[in-house]
Amino acid sequence: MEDKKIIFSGAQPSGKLTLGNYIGALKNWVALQDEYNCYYCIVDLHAITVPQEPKDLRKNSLEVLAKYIASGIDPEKNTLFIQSHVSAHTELSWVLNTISSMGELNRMTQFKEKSKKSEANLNAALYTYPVLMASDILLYQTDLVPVGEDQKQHLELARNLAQRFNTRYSETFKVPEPYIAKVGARIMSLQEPTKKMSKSDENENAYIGMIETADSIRRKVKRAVTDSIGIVKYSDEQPGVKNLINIYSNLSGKSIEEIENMYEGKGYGVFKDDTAEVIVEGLRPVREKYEDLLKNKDYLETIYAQGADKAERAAIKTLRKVYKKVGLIPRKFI
Ligand code: AQP
Repeated sequence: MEDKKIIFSGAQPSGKLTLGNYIGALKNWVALQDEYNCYYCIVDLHAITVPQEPKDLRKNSLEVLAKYIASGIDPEKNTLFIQSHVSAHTELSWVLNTISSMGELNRMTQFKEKSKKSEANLNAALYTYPVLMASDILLYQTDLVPVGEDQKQHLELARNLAQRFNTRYSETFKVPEPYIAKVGARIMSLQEPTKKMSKSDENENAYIGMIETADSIRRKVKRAVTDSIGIVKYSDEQPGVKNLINIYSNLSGKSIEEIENMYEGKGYGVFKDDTAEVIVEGLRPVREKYEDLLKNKDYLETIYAQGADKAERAAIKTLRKVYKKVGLIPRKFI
């Protein structure tokens, strides 16, 4: 375990995980678990940067854990834990805030986008979110971070902060690298296919949950926005169709060319019907395992309790080093 490279990643329990989270993140995490020492976190402190209903947040957090495991992420091989259970995340974040400039935080596109959406309750945590994310990553001396396109800028900040701290106070943090997954496209909204599929989209037809009934999946795929060209072709001019082909290909294992050939001369109707079935069947084993897991809350509690212990042991080592280097007197216990 010790000589394996370290991976850190997480998802926010800010809603129900989507097919985008599954294809773009969870499925890839499964593929990494034998080769790497992986920390997969449920980043609840990130989720509260936008208003959450407390009881929903609690429920979603436990459900995210069940979804990780149901996707094939093995709690024996990986460290699965809840971010707020390891207080070193917020503690390191404070120190990293002291070396982060307002200028670099102003440039973060996610902040710009989210602040447009929730101008009414624009809070400081939304602004310093990338610093907390840097702290998540750097605490574990992470080598590799599997990130989507949308998170690249945040990882770049984590790298800059690690280097800055190391230069100012001597070598402390490993400078993490992005891990580019071999498979797993960015899954787009079914309603606005130039936007990514997002679990907090106000329009429920824009996303498919990882756990959703077959009927609802069929209905949403049927309503998915396409175009008037009428040809099943993988092209940037047809973002809706391209997105459905990506989903189809990822979940069926068929290549894009195979799919294009299969639907040559056929309309979108049959292509959409088949895509919906591929999704229903692709998610079926996940849904079945998930339903079993939710019946066993004690098991889930044991997993996140053990995960927090394991994560904390690693995190505290880095935090102690950091506190010492910046000149904080180590606490004495009497
Ligand atoms: N549509 C997507 N396609 C591919 N990958 C995706 N990810 C998210 N959406 C897609 C990847 O999933 C991981 C966890 O993401 P997250 O839940 O932490 O936050 P997010 O990226 O901000 O996802 P959402 O659904 O858009 O959340 P909200 O709506 O709450 O802001 C990440 O690795 C991400 O790349």
